[in-house]
Amino acid sequence: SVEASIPEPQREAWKKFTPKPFTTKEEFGKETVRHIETTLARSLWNCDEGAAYSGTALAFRDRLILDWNKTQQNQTFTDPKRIYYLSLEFLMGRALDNAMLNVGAKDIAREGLADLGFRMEDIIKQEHDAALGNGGLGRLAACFLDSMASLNYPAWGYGLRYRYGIFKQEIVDGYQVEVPDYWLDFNPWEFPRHDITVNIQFYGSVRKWQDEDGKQQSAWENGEIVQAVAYDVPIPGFSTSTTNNLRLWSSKASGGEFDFQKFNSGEYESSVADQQRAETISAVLYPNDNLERGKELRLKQQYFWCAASLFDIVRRFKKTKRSWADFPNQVAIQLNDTHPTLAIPELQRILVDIEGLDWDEAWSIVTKTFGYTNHTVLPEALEKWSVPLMQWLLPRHLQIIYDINLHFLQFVERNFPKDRDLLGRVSIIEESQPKMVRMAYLALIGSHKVNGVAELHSDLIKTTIFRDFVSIYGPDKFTNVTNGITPRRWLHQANPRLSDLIASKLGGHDFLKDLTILHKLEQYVDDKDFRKEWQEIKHANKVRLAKHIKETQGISVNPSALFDIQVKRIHEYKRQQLNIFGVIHRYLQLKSMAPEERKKLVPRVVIFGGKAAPGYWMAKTVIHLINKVGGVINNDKDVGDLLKVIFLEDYNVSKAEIICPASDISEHISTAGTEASGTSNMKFVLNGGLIIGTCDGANIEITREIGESNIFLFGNLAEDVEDLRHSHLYGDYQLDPALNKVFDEIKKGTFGDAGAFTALINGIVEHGDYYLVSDDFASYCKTHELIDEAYKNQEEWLTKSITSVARMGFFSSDRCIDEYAETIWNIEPLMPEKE
Ligand code: B1H
Ligand code: IMP
Repeated sequence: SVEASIPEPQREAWKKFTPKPFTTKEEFGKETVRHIETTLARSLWNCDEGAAYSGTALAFRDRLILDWNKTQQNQTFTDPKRIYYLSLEFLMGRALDNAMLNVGAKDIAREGLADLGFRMEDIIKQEHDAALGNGGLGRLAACFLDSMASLNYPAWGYGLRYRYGIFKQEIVDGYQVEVPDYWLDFNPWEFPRHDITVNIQFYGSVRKWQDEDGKQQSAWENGEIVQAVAYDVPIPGFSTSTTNNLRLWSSKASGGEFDFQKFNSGEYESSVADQQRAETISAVLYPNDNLERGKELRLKQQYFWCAASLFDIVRRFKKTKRSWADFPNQVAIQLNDTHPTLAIPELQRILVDIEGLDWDEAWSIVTKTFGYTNHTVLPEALEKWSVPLMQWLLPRHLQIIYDINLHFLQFVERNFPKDRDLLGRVSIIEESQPKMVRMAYLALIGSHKVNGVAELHSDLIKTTIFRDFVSIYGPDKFTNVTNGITPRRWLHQANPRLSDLIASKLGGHDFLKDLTILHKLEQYVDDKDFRKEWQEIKHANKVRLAKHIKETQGISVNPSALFDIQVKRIHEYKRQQLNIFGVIHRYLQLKSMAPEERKKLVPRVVIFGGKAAPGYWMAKTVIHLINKVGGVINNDKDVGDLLKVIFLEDYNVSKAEIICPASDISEHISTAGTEASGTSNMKFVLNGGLIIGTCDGANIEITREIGESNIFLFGNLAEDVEDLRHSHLYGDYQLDPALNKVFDEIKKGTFGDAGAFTALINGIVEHGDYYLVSDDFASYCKTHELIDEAYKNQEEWLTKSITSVARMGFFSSDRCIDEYAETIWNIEPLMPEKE
């Protein structure tokens, strides 16, 4: 056991002095006050909610650390195969509530805080979101960490410790304004590890020579060195003491000899400037979702993080003195999209240049170690790096990539000798001007499995971007793992009343660890009291959101109206423009009705939220239009409560926790074939909301699970998109007449300066309507009419809501992680040691 690893003479003392976790509200209160008084140097007379939050967080942090230590010791001692999840984004949100619930001590803390004069809800709100991600991809990584810990997998996350996470969004005169998000002022959830550092090289040159055996050797030398410092974030599992580690790297000037020389020669300023430059690497998260821009600093971030992580992983492996052939039996590395692809040539470099393995032996280890998850087929998001840039920044890696490519192309040529075009199509190097490295191809070639994130998406990658590779490797290299979400945060934490109601019927909260148990809820679909309470909870959640809207936007909305919500990154392919055009259409219809007729309408609140990439002009125009339309409709006396349009500022994880439980309908309306999966669709349905959606991403599997009658599908299918696009450009193109009326209204200036929206309209009218807004408009509007009708029958609506939740078991990220573990990682849980 672990204990035996502590030397005998000290064992008793350690045992005696090891702090014990608090178990009562008194012990919790004592710990919290001690932290407030001594760690924070505050006391009762100046303890505000901020200080109370800090004290509470520190008390919980202590608890997590005790479990974290034990988990890490157990892992070190047992030395099982570990999974390393490499992601440039971890969109964690707040940590305190999650820690309290996962540890199972929230009630104790609530009582303890009450004794000190504080309300839990107010304390939780003090925490700043950890927003180290853009959207779905980053939040998926966060849900995966929660599941891996909850299922006791020996797992590590590796990422970057950005000083600035995703920007804070402010809306000024209807326009998005970006404000830097400096979030590290007080962050009790991270542990600086100044003893765990790695020197990372950039630039420099490659020296080649032959050793005594005549073997070709390479060394990468004379580069600039930047230091990576580890910051560890404990990740508690739910209802288990397993507490895993998220290791985030921060960049720092190396402070070696080089800098000393500068100091001594009087170049103080330039040496400080060097330091600043080094620290720039981990300074800021790139705020682009599904968009790649080829900036040098981004490539530096990627290499810095990959190299530091691999050094750490290899160091840990080497401690056990196993043979290199054992590496893939001990280490699985999952690449979250192509952003960490440089880990592949980096591991090859370590094995060949530093550890002295033969190329083939090393390459066999590399390909057995890596798995690659693809998250998008959008061409603008597929990463390519220019060869000259890579030559300059990472000269040795470029050589290795060329060698990988050479071996690969020789293999292809042997197997497909007659197909000359094939080589050019599948080459890692694109023969453009300048030449480009295609990262997705490198990731695929260097991995043993490639997966998509929903069934349709996994099929699509096989017929589009990776088509040739299916012929080359066969279909077995490709697989699907449909995304999931953690029910702990997205049900239990975000919607505690619903979680407790479900628990009251299912005999406890076990469903939070095995979400398929939810199916038993269907038995209660006709239970009167249960239904009543279900409906009351939805209403209360809408009241909570209405309150938030009032506080933040100053607009009153009627909580009994139908809440129609679309919150996600603003992107043309996600089609917020379709939604707002639909809203204008509804408004025009409403205005044309007689007052008597209007009374029959179902009142609606249409809520938008989401950030646009700062340089994405079209997305910003959509935000502007939504705000302008809201300004007109919300102040139109003819409309009153019948229609309200809200743009919620600064959508983030903690706001999503208020928003998701409050929807009647949410919108997942991407052009078919463009949204790889989507995960907010799962969050809304799990909280009893219905959805309107296209046949895209995980919507399709949600439909299969909950039943077609419980979802509002509309629009063209993925298989028809290409032909439609072609016909827009080369056929005779007919704009939808109702949409045309909407455009006329915008052009009249009803929503302010019409010129501001010309490009948005012209993209549809003149430039081929790439996202099929016009093609889907009629069926979209028609489906919203069906929704209005359906909502009038509240009893049937409620049945749909309950039935859907009961059938959502499949979409837990626990299921998803078990699939990865079994089919890609080949790892097993490591149960915590008993006390
Ligand atoms: C997703 C991204 C993404 N797919 C590039 N791709 C980025 C691509 O900074 N970049 O360069 C950032 C993000 N994000 C999303 O992943 C998909 O669009 C969703 O459909 C999917 O649910 C999510 C998780 O798989
Ligand atoms: P690493 O795998 O060496 O990076 O160790 C991960 C963490 O596990 C360290 O930060 C330590 O807290 C813990 N750890 C590693 N080795 C031992 C050990 O031999 N005994 C106890 N804890 C260890």
